[in-house]
Parts: sequence; structure tokens; C-alpha cells
Amino acid sequence: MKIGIVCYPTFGGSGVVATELGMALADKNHEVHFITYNQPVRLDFISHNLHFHQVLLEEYPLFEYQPYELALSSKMVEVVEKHELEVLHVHYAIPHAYAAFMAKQMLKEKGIPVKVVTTLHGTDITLVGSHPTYKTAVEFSINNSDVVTAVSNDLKNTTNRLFNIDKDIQVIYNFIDVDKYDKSHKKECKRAAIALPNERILTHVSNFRPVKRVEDVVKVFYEVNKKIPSKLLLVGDGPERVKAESLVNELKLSEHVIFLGNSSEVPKILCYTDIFLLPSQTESFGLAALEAMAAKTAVISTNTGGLPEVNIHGVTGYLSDLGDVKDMANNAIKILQNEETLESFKNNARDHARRFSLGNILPVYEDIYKSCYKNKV
Ligand code: GMT
Repeated sequence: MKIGIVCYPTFGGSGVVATELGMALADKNHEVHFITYNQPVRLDFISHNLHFHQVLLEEYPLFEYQPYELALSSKMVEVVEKHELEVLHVHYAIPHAYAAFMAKQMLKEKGIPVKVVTTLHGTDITLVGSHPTYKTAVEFSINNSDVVTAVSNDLKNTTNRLFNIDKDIQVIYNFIDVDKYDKSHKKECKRAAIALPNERILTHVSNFRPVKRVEDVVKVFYEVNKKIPSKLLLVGDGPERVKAESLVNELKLSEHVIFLGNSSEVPKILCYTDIFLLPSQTESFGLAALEAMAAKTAVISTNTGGLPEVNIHGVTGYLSDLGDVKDMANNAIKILQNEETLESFKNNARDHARRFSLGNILPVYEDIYKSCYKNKV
């Protein structure tokens, strides 16, 4: 099949899912065309079936904000027409689903049918999408997509609660390539470069936006570190980094906390991690937690959004109420203070992560594309 994928090309979860999906489809001999403003960060041109089309923006003195949707929908029309794509799969509704609707209309005028699959990822529904500024257009573009998917049951329910949706939303969980994490485990883990043998390692990976509550990560670690010799690895970058650095200094934790910045070596970092911290305000799924679990890491998270569908309380880690850093710290200590307990949580996490393996999820997307092909007009 010939599929166009539209996504944000950054380290964010929706871009990661879109890129991994595209690469896996190309591996299975589908022809995949990424359409976005930069080459997606995780995109390796490992296959001749993978193509990248950059959306370029024109400066003009009148524009305070450049009209990205216009440039994107024009590019979609061009790529669909030139490469005879039959499906456009857009990840993150804003503004991709809207631009895809416009592209579809323009193509219809030319007698070229194309189907639009929209995958809802999280804040395109929760924090941003339902804001009155965007709500009307987001609701319209969801209702006018041919197929709509959401990455968790919670996100599906939230979408139906916040919007007037007349489409059935299909839940397709995020996935991971389990082998990638297994392999980095089998290779020698460079733990000694990061921590002393008696120290435990806690890690947080995110784009450091307010929704991730990175200060809570530091506060949880502060409590854990009082009881257990440990290191905290903070991977990623974003608007909350400066605040997190100040808190680390204020709590006199600099010796124990390492800021690693954005990294494409996450599997290698996770391979020596004992506990992954994700105290988010909301998380439609929590791909970062799943990646950690695949790398045999227990998870301490909040119980918000879709996190309970990924992190199983008392099995793969623990869930706490939003902002309850004391509870999160106590749970982490409970896991970390005993070698056997830690090992059993880690094994459970890895076993549970296998349910979300690429091999299980990819055929579900392929079936959706096939159904688009069948009902082409
Ligand atoms: O919705 C967002 O915040 C953006 C998005 C991203 O690009 O980082 O993250 C969301 O999509 C991921 C992939 O489906 C999910 O694993 C994240 O939980 C989700 N983030 C939130 O809901 C905050």
C-alpha cells in the first residue's frame, strides 16, 4: 500500500509513534511518505520504501504567524497526486486533521480520492484541542476523518466527553519494538559510568513541558535519596528545565542529579535504570513509561489519563494521585529497598510491555488501511 504519514517531527510521543509506525510499514514493503516540516528525529532511512517531503514556509512581511496548515495541505495534495497515495494517516489532530480535510477536498475537485485516518494522541484533545480557540475546528476535523483512532480507552472516552463526536473511535494502543530494548539489555550496560555499585538509578524522560511536572520528579527523588543511595537521570529538554535545575540546586541534589538533555540513546539509558518516574498532570497513554517497561524498569507514575492501562498498580510499578510526591516516593522506596522485590517488579514490567509489541499492533493499522482501500470512493 502507499501511505502518507503526517506528524510532528520532534521527540514528542506522537512523532515517535508515527515514525516507528512508518518505518515498520516500510519494512513490510509498504511505500511510506512522511510529510512534515523537518525530518522526524527518529527516522532512519533504512528502507528504499521510505520518503520524506518537507513542508516549506514562505516568509512574508504581512504574516505575524506563517500559515502552516495551508503549506501542509498544499504539500499533501502534491505528494498524493505525484505518488498516487491512497491513505493519509495524520498523527495529532491539530492542525494535521484539519489540513488533511482541506487536502482531501482539493483532491476531490481533481477527481482523486484519498482516505484520511486520524490518530488522536493526547493534548490535541485534552489540554489544547478542547480549548475554545480550537474546539470547533478539531471537532469538525475528527468528524470528517474517514477513520479515527485513539491511543487508549481513556483518550477515547475523554474525546467523546469533550466533543460532539459522531464517529466510532477505535482504540489502538501505542506500541514498541520489544527487541530493540531487549538487545540493549543484553549488550553490556554501562552502569558504572553513571552510578556507584550500591546506588539505585531513577530516570525521567520527557519534553519538560509543564504537563510532565518535572519538579515533582525532583521532589520524589529528594525523598528517595534521603533513604536510598541513588542517582536521578533527567533526559530531555523543554520549558521546565530551568525550574528543575533551580530546584535541584535548592535541595542540594546537584551531586546526585544528571541532566542529559535530548538523547537518541534512550534504550541505552533505560538499560541501567531501576525506576522510571512519570508524575504527569495527564498522560493519554505514556509511551515513555512503556519504553521504560520494555527495558525492564519499574514505573512510578500518577493515575491520570491512560496511565492505568499501561502501568499496573502493584505489579509493574505503582500509581499515585496527582501531586502526591510523598506517596510516589514511598512506593519507590518500597520497590528499591529489597533486591528481590525490585527484580520482580522489573520482570513484571518487561512481561507486561510485551503485550504492546509492534508485532501485535502493526496488523491492526494495516487492516485499517486495507479497509480504506476497499471503500475507496
Ligand atoms: O499530547 C501530547 O502531549 C503530545 C504527544 C507528543 O507528541 O508528545 O504526547 C501524547 O502522545 C503520546 C503518544 O501517543 C502519548 O504516549 C502521551 O501520553 C501523550 N501525552 C499526553 O497525553 C500528555
